[in-house]
Amino acid sequence: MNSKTFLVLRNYKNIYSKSSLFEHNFTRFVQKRCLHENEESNINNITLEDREYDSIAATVFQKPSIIEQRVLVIQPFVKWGPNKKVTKPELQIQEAESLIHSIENWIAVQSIKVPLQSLSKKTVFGKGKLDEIKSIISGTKAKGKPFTSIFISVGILTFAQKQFLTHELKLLILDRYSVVIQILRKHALSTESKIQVALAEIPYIWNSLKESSTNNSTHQIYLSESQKQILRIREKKLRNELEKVRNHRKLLRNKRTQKGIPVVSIVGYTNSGKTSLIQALTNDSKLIPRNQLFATLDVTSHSGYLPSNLQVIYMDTVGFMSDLPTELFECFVATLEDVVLSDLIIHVQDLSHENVIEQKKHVNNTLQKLFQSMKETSKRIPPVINVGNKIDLVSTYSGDNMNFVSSKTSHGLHQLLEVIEDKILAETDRKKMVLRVTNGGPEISWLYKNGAVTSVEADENNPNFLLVRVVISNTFIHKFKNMFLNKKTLN
Ligand SMILES: Nc1nc2c(ncn2[C@@H]2O[C@H](COP(=O)(O)OP(=O)(O)OP(=O)(O)O)[C@@H](O)[C@H]2O)c(=O)[nH]1
Ligand SMILES: [Mg+2]
Repeated sequence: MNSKTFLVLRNYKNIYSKSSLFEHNFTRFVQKRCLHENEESNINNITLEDREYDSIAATVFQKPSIIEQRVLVIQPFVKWGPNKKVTKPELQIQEAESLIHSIENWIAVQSIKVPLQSLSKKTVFGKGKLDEIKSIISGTKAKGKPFTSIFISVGILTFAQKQFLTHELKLLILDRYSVVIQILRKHALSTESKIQVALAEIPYIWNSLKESSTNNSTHQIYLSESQKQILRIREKKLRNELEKVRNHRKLLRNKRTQKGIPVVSIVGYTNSGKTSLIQALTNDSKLIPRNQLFATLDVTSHSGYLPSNLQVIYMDTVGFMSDLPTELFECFVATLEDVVLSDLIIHVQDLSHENVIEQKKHVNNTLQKLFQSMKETSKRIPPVINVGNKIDLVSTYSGDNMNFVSSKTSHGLHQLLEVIEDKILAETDRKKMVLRVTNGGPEISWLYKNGAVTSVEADENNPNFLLVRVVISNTFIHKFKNMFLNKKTLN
């Protein structure tokens, strides 16, 4: 650990923490880096230390103004035309508030919706609306509890829009990108997710640089060629690191394939209950469901058993969310490789959420894009089971091709396990069978090794034989027949 790197990272982190400090900190960040350009010559040397610093910096860099944010949420919505959204602005506000509340000590104090004709105007709002917003701001100031920031709930604001609004409203201006990055930074636990989050920040810096140079902004960011090179090198280092982690993930995947354990990926909109469902299906106490958006950032695997005793691996995944800039999502596509390559996908939907239909559509569209982007890697698309979760919170529910459960009360889980089992057997070419084998013979231990034994009973008609219920793959059925030819298959 060295203090210079630490300072650099502090400044780097600061870029998003306070947009008014953007240029100042960014320039300092770059200047510091320039002093140590020799550090950069070794591209592969990113450094566990840097990554550790990264996480330390994220927690250490807590200026009072950042720790507690009193946020004014502004939800712009387009009233008509091709950019009009199906989702009601009230529901978008709810989601925007949930994003704010996912960060410790951040409070959405007040929320307003603002109709707009388009989101592309440099000033974002008209003069009348801006005055209205200013009077809301001064109103809370007068009451002694001023706002510290404004969250304009759109994917990404242009550099010019941010500059204009910061200048006009004199408060920290946030968009969905900067809020989500804050959440991701806090929730990134593994090396992989930390690298992904760090990587997700870089396009934002490039974008701001580009926009700053193309707009007649009063606050331009200037970077020399060598300073830009530093950014490129950082990006390259992060990508190299990510590649290493991905290769490791590939190794793990190959090991699972060798063992022949089927893989079930759990996907869904953020906060729909993916982690809770896996916990309910596996009793894995390490899993911690949280009422926060983007609580899970890592694809993690959890072992469970189906009714026939067949072992499966459940993969917990990053939740999806609409209106996020694609750069942010692209960094997480790597973690979703496991989803595309699994045997079965479970799509969890939060039935208690008013916007469940739109959320479902968004997840389906994202999955399609994911399959499309990975069609080179995987020729087949896994089947999808739809699960309607949180039925304990709704009075009625219905729908075709849906499995209704409550991960909280465990209602419907047994039926769901049966459905998962049927699909997995069909997908992985396995069969449920009852085999009659000699009592005390070698077959029984062979079956335990090569299949999933559900039960063993003595044959009522002849105690020299056992009836073994087993789930076994077609390949192993053939092997069994070859090895123990004289034994009979009953079913
Ligand atoms: N009442 C009720 N609450 C549930 C149920 N399933 C999950 N929850 C709650 O919903 C919240 C989100 O649950 P998680 O399992 O963390 O959701 P997730 O989909 O993994 O969320 P992310 O990882 O953030 O995308 C938590 O507060 C859970 O306790 C359910 O069946 N009933
Ligand atoms: Mg989760």
